[in-house]
Amino acid sequence: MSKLIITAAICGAEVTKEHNPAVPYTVEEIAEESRRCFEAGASVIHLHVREDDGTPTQSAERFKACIDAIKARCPELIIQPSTGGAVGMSNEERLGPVSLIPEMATLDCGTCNFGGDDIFVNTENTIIAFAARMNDLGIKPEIECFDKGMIDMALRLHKKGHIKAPMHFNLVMGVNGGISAEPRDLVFMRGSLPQDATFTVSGIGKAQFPMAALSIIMGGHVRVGFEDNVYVSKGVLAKSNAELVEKAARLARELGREIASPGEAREILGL
Ligand code: KMH
Ligand code: ZN
Repeated sequence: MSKLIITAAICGAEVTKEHNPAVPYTVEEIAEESRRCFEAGASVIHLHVREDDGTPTQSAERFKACIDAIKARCPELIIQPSTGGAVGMSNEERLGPVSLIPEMATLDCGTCNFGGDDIFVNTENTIIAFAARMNDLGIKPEIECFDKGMIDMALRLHKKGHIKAPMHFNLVMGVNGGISAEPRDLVFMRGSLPQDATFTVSGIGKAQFPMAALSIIMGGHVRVGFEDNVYVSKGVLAKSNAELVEKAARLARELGREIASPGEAREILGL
């Protein structure tokens, strides 16, 4: 089994300091949080950025400021900007950070409910357009799948030449509107991936660590962080994303899986 890539999704677009005061907003907070996650074992930062007041933004300038500040502290980290942004943003807005030509970026492969009246919209044409932009710029997509149908969409687009192999997936388990986060769900999702694909697993809320443990055992990789979950254990808010990374790394070691450095993660992901 390969070494384990731990991705830290440090702030997302929806979680706020009201959920957990340690959610980073400013450039300094995002850079320091990334450094702490790196020191705890993360090799990839899944990056959303905010204005200082916490408003989500896909501004290339703000991404550049955050990426520069992260790289000044941890030059080797893999930075994976989001092209999902926040619910309701236009496609052009969402593509903001792609102009910086990061090594990776997310490619959301379907539309789903996102709680309340929110819908996260990704039509087939949107996915094709985002994939084309990433292909042109040599950016490796992390294919975000919130449900089984999104894997099927990615496979169809791969057959039509829009997404290149080997594909790397993020199986997001437990979104309110997506697939649930039972072990049988992850077995089903994983069993639907091509043999040569790599995958990471993001369990939402209380599913974060059960899904992480299962992915570690199944040969997948793991994403943790405030974007998906703000608690380190039942009712206990994590003091930093790094606490969540530390817990994932501890689980991996207990289960006999070594942690990948950013260089090793690049090899595994073919970056
Ligand atoms: N904030 C969600 C609406 C991604 O990063 O690509 C979308 C999201 C997915 O977080
Ligand atoms: Zn995200």
